Amino acid sequence: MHEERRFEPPAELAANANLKADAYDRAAADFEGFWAEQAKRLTWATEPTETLDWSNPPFAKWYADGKLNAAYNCVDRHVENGLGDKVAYYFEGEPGDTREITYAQLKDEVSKAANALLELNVKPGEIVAIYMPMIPETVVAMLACARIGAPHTVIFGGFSSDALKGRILDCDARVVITSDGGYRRGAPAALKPAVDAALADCPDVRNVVVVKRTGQETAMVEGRDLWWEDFVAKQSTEHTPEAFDAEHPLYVMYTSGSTGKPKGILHTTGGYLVGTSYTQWGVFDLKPDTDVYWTAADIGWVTGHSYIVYGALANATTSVLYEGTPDTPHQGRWWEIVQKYKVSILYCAPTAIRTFMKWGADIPAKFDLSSLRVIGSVGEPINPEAYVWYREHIGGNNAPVVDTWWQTETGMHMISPLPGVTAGKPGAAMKAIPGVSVDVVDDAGKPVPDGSGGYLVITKPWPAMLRTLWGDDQRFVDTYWSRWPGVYFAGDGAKKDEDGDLWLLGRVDDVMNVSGHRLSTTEIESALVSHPKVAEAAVVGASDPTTGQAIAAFVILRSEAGDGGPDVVQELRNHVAKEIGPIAKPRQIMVVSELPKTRSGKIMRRLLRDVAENREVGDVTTLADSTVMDLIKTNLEAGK
Ligand code: 6R9
Repeated sequence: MHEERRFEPPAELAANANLKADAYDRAAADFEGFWAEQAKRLTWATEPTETLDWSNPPFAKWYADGKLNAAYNCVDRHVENGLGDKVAYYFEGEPGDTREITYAQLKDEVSKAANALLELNVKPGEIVAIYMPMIPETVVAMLACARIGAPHTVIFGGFSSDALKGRILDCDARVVITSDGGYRRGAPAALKPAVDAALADCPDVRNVVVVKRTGQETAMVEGRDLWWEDFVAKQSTEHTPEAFDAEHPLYVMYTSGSTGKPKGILHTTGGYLVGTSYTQWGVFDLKPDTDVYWTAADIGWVTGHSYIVYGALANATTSVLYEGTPDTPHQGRWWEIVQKYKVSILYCAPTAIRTFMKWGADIPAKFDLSSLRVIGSVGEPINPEAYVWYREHIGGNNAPVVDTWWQTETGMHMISPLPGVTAGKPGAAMKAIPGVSVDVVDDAGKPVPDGSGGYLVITKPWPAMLRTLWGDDQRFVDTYWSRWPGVYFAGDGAKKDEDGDLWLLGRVDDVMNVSGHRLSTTEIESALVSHPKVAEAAVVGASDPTTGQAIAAFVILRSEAGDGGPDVVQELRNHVAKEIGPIAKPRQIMVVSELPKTRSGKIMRRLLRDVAENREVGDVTTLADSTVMDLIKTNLEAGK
């Protein structure tokens, strides 16, 4: 963390930057005034007269007496302002099919889908589940929900039917929007069968709308399932959006918690749109008239919600939407897309950057990437080597790297350099953006001095903050607001360097971050234990040069399973993939006879991580049985 390299903003970018250094002072001098100013980015049916209501912390209300429609703000008003022919999305399908969707077309499509949902009797406040690949209809479906005041919950297409079922039941969704499948690594991958399997246990779901993407053979349930191409296509393009309260729920997104059950993060309308549009404009220095913007992430991740859909559209951005993987059909696919559409702002995860590093700099070198002027990173700490590589080989040694720290819960960027202001420091997320206040505190909640580490906290409310956990206010309070009075506990470790700049150190709880996906150890342990051969399981995130963290699992087999048979490891890996999704498949599974536990029965994952990372095992004095680690090591040696 003694990083000497500094990268000053390019002079021209600095001179014309949307956010300049004075924004920090303005926000600090008049916090509410600053956020009242940002609310003017939106078109309100009723202008808010109040900014923040923090009278009942931690339950915040932002712009509470304002009314607006999110879809109107993302689409209709741009058409009314003469931008109907402007491209909202350049869609690039994995097999190479392309579509350009203008704001006028988007308005028609969203209106039709809204009318379709109304025909299915979807009411304001009723949640609609969306389980889709990365195609324009996913955005249309989300906006159609927003338009009629029905919050959506988008479930990542990589998740299993069990995950889908759990979420549908938790938020009581009655309508599901899905597709026959999507393209993944050169082949159609089905989605609809997972919906059918999930719905076997969700009797309250009355309808499923199915987009035809791959054309693969798809079973349809009579009376329940409807093809988008018939049912949505026949609807009218006329739909008048109704204004909802600023605090009307916009969506619920499920994310892993440190206990097994996923948390349903609730975002509401006004503050979320203000926060995402402000940050997309400021942190990326977005110039909507000239930039082509690409968030290369899944819509099923909060990054997609905030910066492919809501923030991007509220700013009338032209975005790229890419369906597939970075190496289909070749490892230069992303760079071909950047060149083709002259992408000027790119936003992706360090795990992708590290993969590109592994593939070699000669691949991007074959393409013209000179259009790129700001490049962003999100999802996990970006290590200095990856930062420097990204800047040099993708950003042409010119485009500033913005390393954005934020969470599903925060809804918007919170800590980041500003491309026109900050002298970037490889590996550091630097400091809170204007309007946001964070600190690093010790166990007692006291701010640590420069040069020390501790826990990251957010010390003031912010417009895009989660409002609660769906159906569980108490867990919301307990998880985020109970550790120290009055501050939000993010669950991340952080350090202030000698200059007071922030470095993020990863999760302090038992949540792993695999390729930017958050997975809880408990969730995977539960999946392992659900296999008949497994008695006990402990899962840790071991650092991995490519995926950030990789899943290492230790299992104790049931005695009746004997040694489990020759294929037990493969069998268990597949089982986890089936239960949770391929992303959760452990890199390694080690069969052991004991697990290290404290006296209160908590597994000491720290020690297992030492084993998984081939390190000297650390302090074992708090173990109930301190010989266990020796036993595990002997076990593993014997098994080699
Ligand atoms: C947006 C998103 C949130 C967790 C967060 C932290 C990690 C995200 C980061 C970062 C270091 C960054 N994280 N961005 N760590 N530097 N720039 O990723 O949301 O999926 O909810 O994950 O990801 O640990 O707490 P989400």
